[in-house]
Amino acid sequence: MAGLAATLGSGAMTNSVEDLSEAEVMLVIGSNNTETHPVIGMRLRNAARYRGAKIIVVDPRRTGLVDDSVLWLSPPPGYDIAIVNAMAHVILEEGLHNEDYIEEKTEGFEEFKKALVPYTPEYAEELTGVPAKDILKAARLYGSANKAAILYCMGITQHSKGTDNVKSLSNLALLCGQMGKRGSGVNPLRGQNNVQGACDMGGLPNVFTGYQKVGLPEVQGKFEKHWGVELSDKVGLTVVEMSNQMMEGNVKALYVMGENPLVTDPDLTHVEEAFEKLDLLVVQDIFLTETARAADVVLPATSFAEKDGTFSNTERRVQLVRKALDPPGSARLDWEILADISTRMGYEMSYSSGQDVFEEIREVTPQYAGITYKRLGREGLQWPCPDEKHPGTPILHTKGVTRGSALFVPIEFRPPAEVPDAEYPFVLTTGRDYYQYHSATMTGRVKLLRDACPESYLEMSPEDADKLGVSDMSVVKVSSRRGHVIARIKITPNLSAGIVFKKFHFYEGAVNRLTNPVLDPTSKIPELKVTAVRIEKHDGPAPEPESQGMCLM
Ligand SMILES: Nc1nc2c(c(=O)[nH]1)N[C@H]1C(S)=C(S)[C@@H](COP(=O)(O)OP(=O)(O)OC[C@H]3O[C@@H](n4cnc5c(=O)[nH]c(N)nc54)[C@H](O)[C@@H]3O)O[C@H]1N2
Ligand SMILES: Nc1nc2c(c(=O)[nH]1)N[C@H]1C(S)=C(S)[C@@H](COP(=O)(O)OP(=O)(O)OC[C@H]3O[C@@H](n4cnc5c(=O)[nH]c(N)nc54)[C@H](O)[C@@H]3O)O[C@H]1N2
Ligand SMILES: [Mo]
Repeated sequence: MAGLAATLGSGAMTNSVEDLSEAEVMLVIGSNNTETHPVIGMRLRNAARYRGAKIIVVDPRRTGLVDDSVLWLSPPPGYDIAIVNAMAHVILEEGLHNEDYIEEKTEGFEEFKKALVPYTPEYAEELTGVPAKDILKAARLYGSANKAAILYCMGITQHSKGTDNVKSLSNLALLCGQMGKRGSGVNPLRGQNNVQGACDMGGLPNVFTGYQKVGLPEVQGKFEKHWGVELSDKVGLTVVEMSNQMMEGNVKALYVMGENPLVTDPDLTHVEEAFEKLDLLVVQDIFLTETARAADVVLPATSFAEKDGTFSNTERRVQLVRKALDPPGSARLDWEILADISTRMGYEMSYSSGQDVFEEIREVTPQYAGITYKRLGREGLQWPCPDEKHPGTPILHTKGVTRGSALFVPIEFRPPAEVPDAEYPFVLTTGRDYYQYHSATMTGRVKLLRDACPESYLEMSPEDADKLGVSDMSVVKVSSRRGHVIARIKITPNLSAGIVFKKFHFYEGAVNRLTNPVLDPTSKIPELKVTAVRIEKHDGPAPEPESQGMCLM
């Protein structure tokens, strides 16, 4: 379940969920957390309602949290850098920056300052349409708070310049010394229950466990000694790179475990073609997904409720999961399947239990060394936890940041890879719904959730609907440079003219037929949040959600 979010690398929350709600000001940017992280979302709402915390939301859509915010900035998708740089510009101009922190803890301030000169709020308004006075207000709120936290999610990272987006937020926090204390920091909300754990375990192309880099002689040596084999020192491929290489014939076999790329990867038609070129496709999943249906071999695995193990959550907290049910039919534990395949391929793996695997994790992963099943108890422990006496680490970077001195990086605004033009005049952004989870393999089988979110509409503003002459439930054809889908319209006041939104949860009318696979050069995340599209009325029916393989209950 590494998913695309895994390409975020070692990005982890600097702070804990619990201390975040102490912030006086929270900048929530590209995160629809009342739907996607509802426990955190509720804490933010409570902080606003009962403690007077001031929330600033930056999102092209009017998300649920806007109701509890003091300010909502609504730039088009892909324009955050203009806003964040302009906030930094104002903070500097008004002397709201933290000189002591900058002096003691940071590097590169002068260059950063120089790069900010052009980013007046008026210039940012020109680029984004967000009123300069709102940017000024946001800057003053963030800049004058004692404790101010930044929370971001996929609205920031799923861009061809996602890394720059994150760096611009980090600049803003450094400028105000909002790091290394309670209620501050730059906090990415991790997506899946265990995406943090998957990354910690080296479920990334360039690292072993604990972010120990592939290719470093001391790291290679350590793992070769531990496992008693020679290991490749080549960095592997990320998800989108894999389908590109499959297309070229350079990747011939693929083993997919807990992912459903034939729904969730961008430019789906290209991905389907790439999958057809494979000699061997193995899928290990708990359901017969769209990807599993295309496989040569399907290995039925067990769900979270049917096994013991650990998950590491968004605040680096390692927690025990305990088996509650027996697995159905021939389903087996994920680690057992892997160990058996490894043994049959000539390298014997003879773990006796999940706990046995965890003991090896501790041995080779410094951050996990002090964590034992016994210590985890009910609450779990937050890594780094280097030895068995160590209490765990709720907040990172309290003694300055890891590189000793935090670096300001000048970031220039660049528009997204696709901007609207005469042929494709709308900007499509994609995302999630409260009631469905990704490709709906699990949530789609629950009648209650299916009733609450039965299909993926094309959501648009009343202005655009008027202009196109469509109304609620009208059927349209949505086309991008890569393909088209048919969808029903849902009119919503939460979007501005020119911007449309579609959820990616369903295979029927899959929005990823449209999305742009262009990658961020560093994180290799595709630009799932910005696609230029054309919308036309369509005479035929809208696609009905398929019920094949879905056992509704
Ligand atoms: N119910 C539910 N919860 C989930 C999931 C799920 O599928 N269903 N998935 C989980 C996973 S793996 C993840 S990664 C998280 C994702 O959690 P989120 O990132 O919160 O979810 P998204 O809907 O992808 O996008 C968040 C917001 O980004 C906004 N946005 C789009 N483009 C931009 C932009 O350019 N700038 C800004 N500032 N905002 C933009 C969108 O309008 C949207 O409101 O959710 C997790 N939680
Ligand atoms: N257009 C668009 N596309 C997107 C995104 C977007 O915002 N917009 N978001 C992207 C993001 S952030 C993510 S994380 C991805 C998610 O993309 P995927 O990870 O491909 O989506 P899921 O549907 O969560 O697939 C997880 C699979 O794991 C299976 N599974 C569950 N538990 C287990 C288990 O214990 N063992 C095994 N072996 N299998 C299990 C489920 O049945 C399911 O088939 O989608 C990405 N795609
Ligand atoms: Mo994700």
